[in-house]
Parts: sequence; structure tokens; C-alpha cells
Amino acid sequence: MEAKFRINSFEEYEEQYKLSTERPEDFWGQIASNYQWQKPWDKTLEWEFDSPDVKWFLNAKLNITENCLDRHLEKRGNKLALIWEPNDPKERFVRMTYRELHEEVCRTANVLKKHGVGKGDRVAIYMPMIPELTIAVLACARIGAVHSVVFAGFSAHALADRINDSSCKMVITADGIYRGAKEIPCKGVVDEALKSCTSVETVLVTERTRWNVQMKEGRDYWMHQELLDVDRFCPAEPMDSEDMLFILYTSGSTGKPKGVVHTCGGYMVYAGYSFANVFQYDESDVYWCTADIGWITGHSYIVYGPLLNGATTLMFEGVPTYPDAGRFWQVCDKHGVNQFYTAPTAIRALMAKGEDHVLSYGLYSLKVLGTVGEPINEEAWEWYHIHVGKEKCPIVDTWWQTETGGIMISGLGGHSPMRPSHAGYPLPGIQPVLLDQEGKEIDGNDQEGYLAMRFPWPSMLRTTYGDHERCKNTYFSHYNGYYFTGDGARRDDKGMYRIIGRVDDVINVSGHRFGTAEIENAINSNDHIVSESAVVGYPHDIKGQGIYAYVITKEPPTNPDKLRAEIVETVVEEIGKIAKPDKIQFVSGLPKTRSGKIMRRILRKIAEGDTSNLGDTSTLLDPDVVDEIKAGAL
Ligand code: 6R9
Repeated sequence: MEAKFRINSFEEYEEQYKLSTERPEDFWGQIASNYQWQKPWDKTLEWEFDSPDVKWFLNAKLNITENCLDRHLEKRGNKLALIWEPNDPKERFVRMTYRELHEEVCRTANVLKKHGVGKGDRVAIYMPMIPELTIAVLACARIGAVHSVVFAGFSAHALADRINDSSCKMVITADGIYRGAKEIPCKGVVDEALKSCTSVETVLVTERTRWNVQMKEGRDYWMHQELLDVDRFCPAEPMDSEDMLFILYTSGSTGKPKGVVHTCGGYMVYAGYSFANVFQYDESDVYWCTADIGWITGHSYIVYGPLLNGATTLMFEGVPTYPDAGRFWQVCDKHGVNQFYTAPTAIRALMAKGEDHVLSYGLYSLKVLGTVGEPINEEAWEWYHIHVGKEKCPIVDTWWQTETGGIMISGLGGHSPMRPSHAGYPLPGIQPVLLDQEGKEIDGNDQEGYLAMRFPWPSMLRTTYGDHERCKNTYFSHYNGYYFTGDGARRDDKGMYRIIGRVDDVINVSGHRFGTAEIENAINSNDHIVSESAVVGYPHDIKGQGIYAYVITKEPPTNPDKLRAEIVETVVEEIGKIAKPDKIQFVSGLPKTRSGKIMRRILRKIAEGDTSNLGDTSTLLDPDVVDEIKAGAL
């Protein structure tokens, strides 16, 4: 049997899945041959999960942008590659063909080169959702520079940390950001961040809002001026399969976000393959993913996955509720969107605004709906299915992570059985297992355990930037011989996976990951008032999880509301608005074990409002503190 790039039925899925696990190297070798390589590989795979050391398509040479752009020029040169819908529906939208995008990427790549950026250099990208962001990402890849996109909602402090961690040589940004009714500074944040960064030599600024921004002589340049005198073609840098393509920072259970590293060959193969199959994209379709390119979903399923398939990908600058809660659906009708991919939190937020907004639009073009980022509750699933999909569009609930690079467990649009709140079956090549406490595989269906992977896949992370030990400790040491996801999952009686949620100290707020320690560090940096804090997640109707902070102050708070505002302000400064605590409770102590470990289980229960069964509290250093916390719960 042959590996097929595009699966067209559930029977075919079953056959392909079998092939992919029985002969993984043959399988991925055949899938990879659907791409354009400058030099083929000597060996498909070499791996061990102890170090870990994983290599795919060894010694092959390629450039992912030749696969995203050049390869399509002959057949699809005049096909739309990108549709850009602005924040304000009255502003003109932008359409770019493959030929135009190719030229823009080449020109921008030449600007980067002119400023001394080359293969292996790190470039931070801090931008609003405008076409120039996609172009900047691809321009880096064109010349082999490593992009590190930082979501433009992060604070100057968080941006500086990320720039410093990978010593970026350049920052690409814009003057300002339009987001809903808000006008948000962008270049100003970069200026602030760069006060504590020494590695950055050049800042390129794209014009978006035409605000008056400070330009530092010899460091800052306007992109539109730099683009005036560069060549329209830029040769694609030959990259080794295992050369770094990008770094993307994500939170874990420890304080500092880590730079997840993805490499060129494997990432390309899997991003393209998973896109084609999950969304069942057809040649004339318009595909829209509402994520921001600052997250992995935007990397793999706005930029790379769609372009690798010669698809038309829509990019949206705004928010779901501006100018009103019908905006998503208005955009779907306006551009004839066929595949629509969003987050459960957005669905819940729109559901809360009532059906009228969605019922005002026809939504006839929709064929496949997707969700990502967090578990989708049944109510939201049904609403999406009935009101958006008119009960005719399959929903793909796609489970994956920054670290996995691509979708791991999901239905294949229209071909797989669906069950609300269940991601379903693994994609070909993906071998999930459920582990028990001891790290033993739990066989059979109707079982629950820790979700892990027992075999490598092409787009898995290779390391965490500058700290391989951390990669090993975070993902490969909990259970010997497995990649550990940090999620708990259940396999139902038919073998479909349901993701339950994180089993580590990670909170998922509106599909964005934060480590509890990261937020605690931010709160504690207010060290003239705060002596200690503990953060947990609690169920939140719209966001999935909200952030609940227990804070011990140095002095008993005289004006708690003012103090709360100060603490929130610090978190906004240290991380960004997206990590604002929803609730702050002042306490005189925290439930700790005799060894000094905070019993988060107890704090979580109290935050959930479930104080009936707190378990055994007798081993606590100070059991009385629990009663106090219970009494003051918000
Ligand atoms: C792509 C992305 C990863 C974490 C992951 C899990 C949660 C993602 C999910 C889901 C239930 C889904 N998650 N998709 N949980 N169902 N369909 O979101 O990456 O930001 O790294 O987050 O998100 O807990 O471990 P990332």
C-alpha cells in the first residue's frame, strides 16, 4: 500500500493509519516526496527519547518558502494566496496573489539581508495582524533567519525577555495597532523593551496607523522606505532539514517561558499534510483561521499549512465582537469562507450575545468548522454545529500544542465520526498512549490517563532554545521513553480521545497558556506590598479558565480594591493584559505541607467554589489557614 497525501474517506484513514504505524519511515518518506527538496534525504528518521535526539529527513536540503510560494507560481501564480480583512469593515480589504506574495516576501527578505541578517540569526517579530506580518515571517524563512514571533498583546517586559533569551539581532514591528475599538501602541512597546536588550541592531517599522512614533537614528528604519531600492527576487537559502526554522515561546509549569524550537524539514512536511487532511481543503476554497500569528495556530494554520497547499488563506486584523458580535459571520459571507477555524472561547463569547447576530448571515459557503486551544463544552459545540454550521458542516475539534507543531488528534473534515467534546482519533503517524501514575501504558478503551506519545512525528519540537536539559526535563523525563503532553485524556468505548485538561501547573485562559509560577512571579514583583502568592485556574463561562490569585500582603490591606488594582497593573506590565487575574483574594497564609510545598489542590477546590471535600488537610503546616481562606473566598 502507498501513503496518500490526501485522505478521502474514513476507510482510507484507517488504512493509512495502519500503514503509518507499521512502516512509519516508508510512510513519511512517501508523504515527504510531495514537497520540493533541493536535495533528498539519506535517511528518513533517527531518534531516541532519552536525550532527546530526533532527526527527520537527514541531510536533505530545502527551503520552506519555495514550497509555500515558488512551487505554486506556474499553476497558481494568479490565485489568491492571502486575503486580509481589516479591523474596520469600512476600510479596504487586501488581496494578494501567489505571484504578489512571492515578490513581497523576496523584497522584504532583501531588506533583511541589507541590514546584515543572515542564516541562523534570530529576528523578533512584534506586529499586529497585517499582511506584512505574514510577509516578515516568510522573509525570515527565505534567508534562513530564525523567526521568533511575539504576540503583540505581550508587554514590553515580556517582549524583552523573549528577545534576550534568543539574542535577536533584529526586531520587525509596526507603528501602532487597531484592535476592536482600541488603538494600541506597538513601536512604543518595542522602544521600551529595547532599553534592556543589547543584541538588537536594527528595528524595521511597518506603517499601519501612521502615528507619530520615535525613530532612533541608526537603529530604526521605515520598512516602506527600505523596500524602495531592493531587488524583486531573493534566492531561497538552502536549509538543512534539521536547521532551525523558528522559535516560539510558550509557558510551562516553571516561571520562565521557554523557546520551543521547530526545524525546517519535518515541520514543513507535517504542517502541510495535517492542513490538507483535517480541513479537507479543495483548490478553489477560501480558508479562514481566526487565531493570531503570535501563537502556534497562526504559524501552522494561517501561514505555513495553507500556503504549502497553495490555499487561499484569510487573515483578520480585528476581534469577533467589533463592530458587533456578527463580525465573524459577516466576514464569512463577504469572502465566501469555506473552512472556518476558531477557539471555543470565541464561540462562547458570541453565544452569550445571542443567536440574532449569526442568523442575520447566510453562511452558505461554510463546509468545515474547526476548534482549537482548549476543550469545547457540549453546549458551545451544539451552538456552533446548529447556528453556524446549520447542522451540515462537520466540526473538527483539533488537539495539539506549540510543541507538537501540528494537529495531532482530530477528525478529518466530513470523514470521521464526531462526538461533542471529543477530539477523536489520532492523525496518521501519531501514536498517542494513556499512561498511569507509574508510566505504564493503559490498554483498551473506556480508560483515562496521562496523554503521551510513544513515537516521534515530523513536526515535534527538537529542543527548547539554549537549554536542552529543560526540554528533556519538561517533556521526556516524567515517563521514560515517551513525550509527555501535560494533558490528561480519556479514551471512550470507541477509542475516541477526549482531552480533559492540563495536569500540570498550567492555566488555559481563552486558549492561551500561562504557568501559575509565571503569574505568581509577576504578582510578587510588587515586593513592597506582596510577600507571597499562589495562583490557580477556576472554571470560567467564557474564558474556559479564569485566574484566581491568593495573595499574602506585608501589611493587612486597608484599601483592598486599590491594592487589587495595583497588583493587576503589575501583571499587565510584566506579562500583558491577557494574563490579568480575574479574582484576587487577600489571605494571611497559604496551605502548605511541612516541606513547604503549596497544596494547590486545596486552593483549586476553593476557587471552584467546591469546599465540601477538601481531602486530608491534617498534614498541613497550619490547617487553620484553610478555614480562613474558605471564609474569604470570592
Ligand atoms: C494549539 C494550541 C496547548 C494546550 C494543550 C491542551 C489545550 C489545545 C485542545 C486543547 C482540548 C483541544 N488544547 N487544543 N484541549 N481540546 N482541541 O492550543 O497550542 O497554546 O501550546 O496549547 O492547549 O491543554 O496542552 P498551545
